[in-house]
Amino acid sequence: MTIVRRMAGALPGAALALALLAAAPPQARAAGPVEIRIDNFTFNPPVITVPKGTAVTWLNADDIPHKLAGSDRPWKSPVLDTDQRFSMTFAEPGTYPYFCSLHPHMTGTVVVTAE
Ligand SMILES: [Cu+2]
Repeated sequence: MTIVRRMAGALPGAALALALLAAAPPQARAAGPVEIRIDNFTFNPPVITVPKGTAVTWLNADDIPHKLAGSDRPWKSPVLDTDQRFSMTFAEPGTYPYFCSLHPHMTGTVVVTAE
């Protein structure tokens, strides 16, 4: 649990942060290249934690197109048709929420850690 280890240094809010973390959606952490599957209008996994420098790939496994866009930072993918992939490397640590600009109710988050 890298997230927990990282948050242990944030003293006063650590307990609250851990409580919030416990209530958060399940996360997946991967050491190598990772793939987020778009299926049935959902991103799976919806929240993923990766070390900086990791290439994250989205695969559109739906029968309709999707198009990714950052919620608070200016990045976007081309329109992804069925079975098409889009990859992006996250060089800086941070939290990167994103959504599908064709179906804005579809949301996901990439959490990039410093190591
Ligand atoms: Cu979509």
